[in-house]
Amino acid sequence: MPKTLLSTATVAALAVALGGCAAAGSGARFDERMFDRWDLNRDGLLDATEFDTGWTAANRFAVWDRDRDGFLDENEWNVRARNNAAMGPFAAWDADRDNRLDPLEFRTGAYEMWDNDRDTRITRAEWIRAQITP
Ligand SMILES: [Ca+2]
Ligand SMILES: [Ca+2]
Ligand SMILES: [Ca+2]
Ligand SMILES: [Ca+2]
Repeated sequence: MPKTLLSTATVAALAVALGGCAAAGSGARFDERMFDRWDLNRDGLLDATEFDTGWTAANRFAVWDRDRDGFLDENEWNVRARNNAAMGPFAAWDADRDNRLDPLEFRTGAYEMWDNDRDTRITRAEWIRAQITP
């Protein structure tokens, strides 16, 4: 089998393993471009500093915080996360148990959730796994 076909088959198998062909379509390619932008030193890993930089630039907290009070309550969380198994339960992110997420809890929760093997670095495979919405 030619090399190109082999790699295509490998990618397709990976997509199936990660949760289905439909979810791994154009959205997955977009997400990988974002990984490349966040990976400032191009070593194929996102360390905590790179993640912080990318996360801050993406400004996700502001998008999620619909009433702009500086916190995410469970309703705001559910709007975005309820149908996304990769996000896990609200309570798992609320480190100080005050029933709201501040920006640091939101950032730390994402980093820990996406760093599947807890080695404090996010690989491309971990990134893809976290980005795919079931
Ligand atoms: Ca890096
Ligand atoms: Ca809010
Ligand atoms: Ca909290
Ligand atoms: Ca990792």
